[in-house]
Amino acid sequence: MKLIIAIVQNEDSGRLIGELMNDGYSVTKLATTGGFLRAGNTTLLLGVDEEKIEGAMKIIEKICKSRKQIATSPSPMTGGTGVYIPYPIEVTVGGATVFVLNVEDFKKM
Ligand code: 2BA
Repeated sequence: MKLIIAIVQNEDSGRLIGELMNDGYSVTKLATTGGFLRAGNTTLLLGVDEEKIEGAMKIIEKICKSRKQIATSPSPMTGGTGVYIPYPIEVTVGGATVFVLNVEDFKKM
């Protein structure tokens, strides 16, 4: 068995969970926050048998779209004042960031 950890955008999470569950996957949803944007995102945990990993990946790839977001970053240009001025930068937030881990043991009690 493997554990898929998928970090996705909140906008895609409802549809993604729906499709995964329709295909028989068990899903746990966690409300998470990205360290860079400090904005909410969604982390899904899926415990899956090896042969079902590809199916899950296909669904994640189909649903999760990359989008551009504006973030503020402190400017290195202090102008001699020693003050950092925030300025907007555009980042492309990926469709999904996915980790696949080996599961040593799996029990339901
Ligand atoms: P955030 O950390 O809020 O990052 C949002 C987006 O900002 C990233 O999209 C990336 O395009 C950009 N970004 C992140 N760190 C950056 C930096 N140091 N400089 C410039 N741009 C930067 P994604 O790469 O698609 O990541 C989306 C979310 O997935 C991340 O939200 C984070 O919550 C998670 N994530 C991505 N890679 C990860 C990793 N290696 N480990 C744990 N979580 C990760």
